[in-house]
Amino acid sequence: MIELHQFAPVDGVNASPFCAKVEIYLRLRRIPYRTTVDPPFKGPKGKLPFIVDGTRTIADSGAILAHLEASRPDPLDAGLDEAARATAHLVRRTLEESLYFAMLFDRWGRDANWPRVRDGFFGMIPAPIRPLITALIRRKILRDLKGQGTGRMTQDEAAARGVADITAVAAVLGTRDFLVADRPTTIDVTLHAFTDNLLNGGFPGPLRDAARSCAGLVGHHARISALLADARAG
Ligand SMILES: N[C@@H](CCC(=O)N[C@@H](CS)C(=O)NCC(=O)O)C(=O)O
Repeated sequence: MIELHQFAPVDGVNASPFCAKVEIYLRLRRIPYRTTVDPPFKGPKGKLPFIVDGTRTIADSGAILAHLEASRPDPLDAGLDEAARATAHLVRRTLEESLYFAMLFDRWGRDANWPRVRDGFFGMIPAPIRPLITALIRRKILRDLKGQGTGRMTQDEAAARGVADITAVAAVLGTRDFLVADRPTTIDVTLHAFTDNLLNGGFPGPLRDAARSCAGLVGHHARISALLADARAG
């Protein structure tokens, strides 16, 4: 059985879009798995998620999905043509390499959202030492965000970029049910991981407002959620 190493859920939401992506994939494909809650430093690349599949340990959500697509029958992306794969690639990069950092900065850098991160994500740390530990983690994340670039913006500038990403992905989806095929493929899994966090992550603000205002994205989220519920029931 696959062992998925990730963070604990926060109010029923997998708060890491990268961990959520792997878990959604496993659930949608009905691949048996169990989860282990670990800190990122336990992972081979110092980040979560990673999986253990038999003798193999694989880090990075993209590498994990590629491994599962290649090692299990009926991969989700089978039969996609070059144009569909290219569109999926561009959408994935927009979500993971751009929108992700706007979301991270919104959560960790916006003072109004900080108590939810501190007490929601780190509720397992005993209250007396939680402020100290989480302040250190916050400092590291904000330093990383400065290095990446988003952390050098104002909150409004970063949010505007995130809103533009959300709007662009919604435009690519248009009125279709799924992004690049008439059935869910891996890019729909990735999109759901992000929209679940935007819509249900509990962080009010421009990013959530933008996602809520895109009827196509809300419909897509509901569609994948229904498939996941079916998979769970079946
Ligand atoms: N490219 C990686 C990104 C994983 C990633 O950034 N994980 C974050 C959580 S969302 C993490 O572990 N951060 C801990 C840290 O940076 O110290 C993937 O797709 O898995």
